[in-house]
Amino acid sequence: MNLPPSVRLSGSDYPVFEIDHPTCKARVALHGAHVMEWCPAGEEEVLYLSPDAVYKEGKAIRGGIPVCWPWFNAHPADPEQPSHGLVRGRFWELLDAAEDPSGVTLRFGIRVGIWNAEITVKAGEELEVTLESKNVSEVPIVVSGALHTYLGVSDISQVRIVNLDGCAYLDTVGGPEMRKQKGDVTFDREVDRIYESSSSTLIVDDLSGRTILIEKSGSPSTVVWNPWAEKAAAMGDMPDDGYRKFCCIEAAIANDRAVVVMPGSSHVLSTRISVEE
Ligand code: TA6
Repeated sequence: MNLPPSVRLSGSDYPVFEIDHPTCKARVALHGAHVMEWCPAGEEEVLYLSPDAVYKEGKAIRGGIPVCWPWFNAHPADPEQPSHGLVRGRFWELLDAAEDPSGVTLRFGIRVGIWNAEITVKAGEELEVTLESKNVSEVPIVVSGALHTYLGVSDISQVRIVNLDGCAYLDTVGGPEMRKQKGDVTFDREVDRIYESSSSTLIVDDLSGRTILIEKSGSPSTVVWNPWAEKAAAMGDMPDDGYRKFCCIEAAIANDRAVVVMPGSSHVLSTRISVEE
């Protein structure tokens, strides 16, 4: 396929689309249809990508935006199935690539058995990632998942997440236990929470003076995750202090919020990320 002038393909065994457009620079791997980096013009990089990430078929890239699908976390019934679904460790197919003055659009597709999905990445002044679950089978399918976005921060202990105040959440550290958010979310230990929220959130990073807006649709759950020191140290693909540099805010469909997609229908989950002035 001919790529538009602002997109270059690097690597042959592990292809990466390198975007250099007047509105942004970005890198998107064919493996996982995975946005690795996105830097709008005149800004610092917005996503966190682990310097120790592993680029190998079957292994999810640590950082950027892993696509967890068609289920989130453990498979609801079969513990033998991989966590976070079937597609973050596989090569997708590039279906379309285009650009216009507002940015570059890449569309990817994948099919694994009855599971069929498309990812559309629009990289410009904003970054929009859309996951369409398409039911091409004869029976209803049940879908959950997440756009597991790693957002870069100056120091995790200095940031706060705004707009989850009052939301119920499942705290999966220790418990699991249902709780209610009081005020902004801040970090001084491991955080792994599934919020019942379909609203936008903001990361306010006072140290860098930057605020990032995370909008979403088709998502009844917002997952907030930081592994903190002990769990980060146990990960082979992240530096020991890597946890200080990111916070995951995930447009998700989690636990009992899984959606039923009827034959011939689809469900669309999307997230849009922008840097606030
Ligand atoms: O989305 C949060 C979470 O499910 C955490 O429980 C944590 O384990 C994380 O995802 C990362 O999972 P991974 O399989 O990429 O190591």
